[in-house]
Amino acid sequence: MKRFDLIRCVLLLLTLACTPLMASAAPVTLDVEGKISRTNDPDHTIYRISEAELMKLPPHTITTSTTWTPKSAFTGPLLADVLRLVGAHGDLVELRTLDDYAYTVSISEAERYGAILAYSMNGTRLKISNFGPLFLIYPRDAYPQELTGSVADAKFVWQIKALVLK
Ligand SMILES: Nc1nc2c(c(=O)[nH]1)N[C@H]1C(S)=C(S)[C@@H](COP(=O)(O)O)O[C@H]1N2
Ligand SMILES: [Mo]
Repeated sequence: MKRFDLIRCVLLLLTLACTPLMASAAPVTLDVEGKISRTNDPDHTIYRISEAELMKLPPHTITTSTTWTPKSAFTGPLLADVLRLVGAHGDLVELRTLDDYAYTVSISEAERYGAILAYSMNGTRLKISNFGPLFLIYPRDAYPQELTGSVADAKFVWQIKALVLK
């Protein structure tokens, strides 16, 4: 076999091996750093919330439309409960995403709306290709005036991988 063919063959096998992973629900791990009082890494800088820990928090459901999705039931823990888990003591939280978007929201505002870190929509886990693994959802339909438009849209952050308390 020519060297070129061999490389092509290896690439094809790699693609096939990875496809089921990409198609399945994204495993959820959420790294939290900044102004937190609990850490679980050797350097004591980050608390990595495992999927099991996230699933142990009380699930809350917000039924709402968003700019990108028709009226749906989103389920996940309250952002407030996630922040309590890591002993957060900042006023702001920066949300970092797999597509390298970063947006900072007010914690008191998110808590006032009961915002959730949704891991499922209509009972199905969010895939990375579908706003997963975590999508910050506010009850937009209940507060259409305040939560519609481009300023509000920026707060609906998807593909969340990390939080930074400020
Ligand atoms: N993961 C992720 N979430 C995001 C963004 C992004 O680039 N990545 N953009 C935000 C901003 S600034 C707005 S206005 C809307 C943009 O949505 P659109 O790309 O559909 O216009 O989503 C918000 N959530
Ligand atoms: Mo935006």
